[in-house]
Amino acid sequence: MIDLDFGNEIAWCPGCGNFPILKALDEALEEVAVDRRQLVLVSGIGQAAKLPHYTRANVFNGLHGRAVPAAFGIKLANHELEVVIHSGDGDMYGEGGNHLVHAMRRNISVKAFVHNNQVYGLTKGQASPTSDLGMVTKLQVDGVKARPFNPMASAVAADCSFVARAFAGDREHLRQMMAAALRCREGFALLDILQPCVTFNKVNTFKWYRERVRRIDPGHDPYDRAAAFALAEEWGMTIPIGIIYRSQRPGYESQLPVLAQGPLVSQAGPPQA
Ligand SMILES: Cc1ncc(C[n+]2csc(CCOP(=O)(O)OP(=O)(O)O)c2C)c(N)n1
Ligand code: SF4
Repeated sequence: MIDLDFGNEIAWCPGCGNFPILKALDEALEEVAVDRRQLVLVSGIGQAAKLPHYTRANVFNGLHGRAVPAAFGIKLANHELEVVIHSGDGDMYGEGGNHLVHAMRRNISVKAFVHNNQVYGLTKGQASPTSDLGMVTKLQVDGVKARPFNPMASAVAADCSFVARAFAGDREHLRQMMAAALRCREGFALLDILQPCVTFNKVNTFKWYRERVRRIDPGHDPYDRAAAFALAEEWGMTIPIGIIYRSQRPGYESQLPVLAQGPLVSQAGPPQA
């Protein structure tokens, strides 16, 4: 058993979808036997981005939208570390969207677990890049006019190594998806986690998701790109959860000859003048 209560007061609302995500992460880390001394949790700003404060690991909590470049820097400095991002849909798909696109394109061997509550929770419920069309908020009083960003289709298009979706209300499945991502040794792993915000999103509730999510048919071949695109496009009365896509592309850092001699942190630097 992992001790989750080590003194930090948890600042999430009672019933928030972040709680089962935190629990599932601890279970998945235990299942895959990740050495926490070798684990770095990286986040930006937001409610989801507070998660690293509530568990035992090395932590880098950076600026809003800047989790990906920080994670990339950590991985390049010491590619023997397990680097896992935990941040929200606003942080990762909005503010940090440009960084995400290039991390997927480069296929950096970092995991990104995105808590997707379809709003900006910390700043009180404005629409985020994944808010559905027509969603009314205190800021978008006439409803959202922009088509939502589709993280799964974008990740398939970028041919990154691991693309999956899970739901905070199905913790057993979420743990399985986290464990599968953690076992992915090469390349970028994007796990989009549907995470109800019980305070500011009264539309996409636990009930709303439960009525729609369905586990992907075990017969789905994640290496079939066309089939993966079709699943990634599904969002409506059914929302598929599970592994949508996998590729066997090498991770970015495995192509850097300098890293073949060992992690940069343990290599001697250039001679001093
Ligand atoms: C450069 C910058 N712009 C805006 C903000 C304000 N801000 C803080 S958190 C946040 C949104 C967080 O939303 P999300 O990533 O979806 O996380 P959640 O709180 O929903 O978990 C915003 C806009 C900021 N801190 N820095
Ligand atoms: S505002 Fe929403 S996302 Fe933030 S802690 Fe409360 S329920 Fe969770």
